[in-house]
Amino acid sequence: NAPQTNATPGGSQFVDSSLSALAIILGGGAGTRLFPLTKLRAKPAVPLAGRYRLIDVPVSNCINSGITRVFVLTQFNSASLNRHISQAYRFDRFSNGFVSILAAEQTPASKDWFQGTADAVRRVIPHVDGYRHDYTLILSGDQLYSMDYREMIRHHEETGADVTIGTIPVTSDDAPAFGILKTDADHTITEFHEKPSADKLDGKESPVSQDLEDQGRVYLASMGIYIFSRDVLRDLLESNVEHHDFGKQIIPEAIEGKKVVSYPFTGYWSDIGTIRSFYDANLMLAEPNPEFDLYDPDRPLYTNARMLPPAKIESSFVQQSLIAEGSVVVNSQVSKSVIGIRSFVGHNTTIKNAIFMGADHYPWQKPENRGYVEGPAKPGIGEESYVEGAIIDKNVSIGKRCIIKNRDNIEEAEHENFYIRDGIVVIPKNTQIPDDTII
Ligand code: ADQ
Ligand code: ADP
Repeated sequence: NAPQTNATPGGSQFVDSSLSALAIILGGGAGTRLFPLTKLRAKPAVPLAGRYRLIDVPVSNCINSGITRVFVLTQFNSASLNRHISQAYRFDRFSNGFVSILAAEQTPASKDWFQGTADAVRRVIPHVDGYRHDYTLILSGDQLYSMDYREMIRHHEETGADVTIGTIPVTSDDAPAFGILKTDADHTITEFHEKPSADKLDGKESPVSQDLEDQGRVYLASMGIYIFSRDVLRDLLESNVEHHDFGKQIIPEAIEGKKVVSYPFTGYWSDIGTIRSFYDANLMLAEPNPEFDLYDPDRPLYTNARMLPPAKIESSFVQQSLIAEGSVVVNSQVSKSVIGIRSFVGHNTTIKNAIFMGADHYPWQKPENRGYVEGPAKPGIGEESYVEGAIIDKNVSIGKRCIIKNRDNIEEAEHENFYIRDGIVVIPKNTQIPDDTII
């Protein structure tokens, strides 16, 4: 069963990935780690950097790598994810490209949700199998990075791998959050431990450069990015039907009988599946020289192109911030923040180290809705309010003279109209925060 490959023999620089590979993006289970951003939407639809959504990262990496057949697996199908995918990713009819959402569905054989990552893939194989491919690329939906998967496919072919895992060096502090592995000199993985506890780490694991050693990044972590040769994936999933998770079961089992190889990745990579990491990654993007480059013309981040006017800033002080299109900032101070599409930031307001996701519509066009009157602006932020260290979801109205800054330094809390997660105040979509609220 030799794979029919479109790759140029001898490993030329570019592999023709358009027919040889297709991608399955694991869009998210219950979405608890990003709650309440996932309260009203599937995780892949969570807004990122003011105008994108999480799913745009892996989908753009696929398109930029010539992989245009993409399935997004999600436990929870939401209107915003459907609308986003169907508007953003329309391929022309002469290409065979598509981005297709597969939500957990009941079938005569199964009435359950996806039981885990491998179960999710196992249950969609019937939808995927009809498409020609040699390799199945399995990706996570909650990571920020830019990767040319063709390089990874080439590595898979050159090493004669059955399974290839993208890997990155991490420190001993970070290691317990990841699958940690050891390789031999040819990149073949000899050991894999899913999320080992700190006391199970046994010092330096893999030979690394002096530079990485100086940074303490001596453990090799799985990025949760996998290439499976088509038949190998089917074999592994069919012969272990009780096993539902890649990291916990399928990968350790694959190492027993198959050739599983590490693909060392050297670029920027961050898991953005928790409130803290999501917050940090968004604010990082507003830095002068961020490690993830939104301005790279060769590897653009695609999204739904909206016909919105430019951002308008009136008499304001703006420092190190991203202000998305359709926004209006009037007589305010914005620093180290991300202001999403169609935001209205009213008079004498201060926003610091915060993410404003913006709005789905423009009711603040009417002056009476903008916070000149008592009651919250609709949506947007009213006069003389102060916001620091917060994530404000879409369509939120913040009234006049509010102070949102986690005044009592609380780590975790749940209230009627806000949450605190990892010390960050999160205000859910469509919430109204009345005048003079202090958080
Ligand atoms: P985690 O990210 O903790 O570790 P997991 O929770 O299995 O692994 O999630 C992987 C991806 O699949 C995430 O994008 C998640 O949202 C999605 N997902 C989870 N359950 C799903 C379901 N039922 N249906 C659809 N999608 C689902 C994994 C590996 C580690 C590796 C890290 C790197 O197991 O070995 O180190 O990724 O981040
Ligand atoms: P975006 O990608 O622009 O955030 P979404 O698909 O999430 O788009 O939602 C924006 C859409 O929401 C708008 O195109 C608009 O049709 C719709 N919408 C939601 N609420 C309203 C409202 N109150 N008035 C008008 N349009 C609304």
